[in-house]
Amino acid sequence: MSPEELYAFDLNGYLVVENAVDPPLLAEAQARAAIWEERAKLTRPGQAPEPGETPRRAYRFDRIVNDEETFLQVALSPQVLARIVGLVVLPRLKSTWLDFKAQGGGIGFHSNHTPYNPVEAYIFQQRVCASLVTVCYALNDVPLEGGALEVVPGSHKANLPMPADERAVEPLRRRLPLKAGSALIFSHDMNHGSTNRLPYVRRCLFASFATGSSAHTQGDNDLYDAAFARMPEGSWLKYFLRRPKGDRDSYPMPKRTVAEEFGLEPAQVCEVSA
Ligand SMILES: O=C(O)CCC(=O)C(=O)O
Repeated sequence: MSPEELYAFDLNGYLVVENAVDPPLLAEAQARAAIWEERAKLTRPGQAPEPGETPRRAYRFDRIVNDEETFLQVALSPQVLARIVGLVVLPRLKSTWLDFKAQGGGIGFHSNHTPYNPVEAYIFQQRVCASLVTVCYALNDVPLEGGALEVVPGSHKANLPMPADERAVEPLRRRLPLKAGSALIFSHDMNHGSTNRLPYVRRCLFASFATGSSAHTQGDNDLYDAAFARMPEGSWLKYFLRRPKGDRDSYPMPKRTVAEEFGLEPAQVCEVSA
C-alpha cells in the first residue's frame, strides 16, 4: 500500500487495483466461472420464467473457495493481501462468494459509518483500522452501467446517518467501473450497492477480510481448516486462513512481509506495518 493509495483509501473508502490477478489465474477463474454461471440458472434477458417462478437476475455461491482452489487463489491474490495488511488489524479471510448479476440484478444500497456498527466500523487509530474490508474481483469487464459498484465516497466516516430520503444522496454517488482482473477494495462501512442495467452477466468474485476477533458469517470457526492445513507453515496464506479468536488473537504473524513472501516489487507495494 503506497502512501498515495493509503491516503486515497482513507479519504474515499475504496481503492481500485488494476491487474491484481495474474493473467493465467484470471483465465482459469473465468473458465471456471462460466461453468458456475450455468449452475446459477439465471433468467436470460427476454426469457420468460417458468410458470410460478420469479425471474432469477442475480445469484451467488457462498463459501466458494472451499469448492474451488482457483477461487481461493484469486481471493488471496498477493497484490490484495499486501494492501489488506495496511487496512485491517490482524487480518483474516472472512467470507467469499462467486457472484452473478444478469440484467436487472442488483443489491440495494447499504452501510454508512453512522449508526455505528462494530462489525464493519472504519476507524483511524494511529493507522487505518477497518473492521471489514470487501474485495470485488472483476472476472469480466464491469462497465459503468453494468453493475459497477455505486458508492458514496467518504461515507465510511460519516458522522450523520443517511438522509431518510436516499434520493438526496444521488448527487454524491460515484460508479466504479472495473477492468477484468482488477480488484476493488472497499470499506464495508461505506454506503454501496449496484445494479446491472446491461444485457450481459456481471461475474465477480468477492472476498471479505475482517479483524481476527470477528466471527465468520458463512460458517463456524473451522470454515477454512482444510485450506489452512494445506498452506506452508509460517506463510501469510496460512495466516489469512486461521480461525477467528474472540478474545486475544495471538496467532503468530509471519515475520516477512507479504511482498517478500510473494516476491512483489517493494516499490510497487509498500506495506504499512501491521
Ligand atoms: O454485488 C455488489 O455489487 C455489491 C456487494 C455488496 O454489496 C457487499 O459486498 O456488501
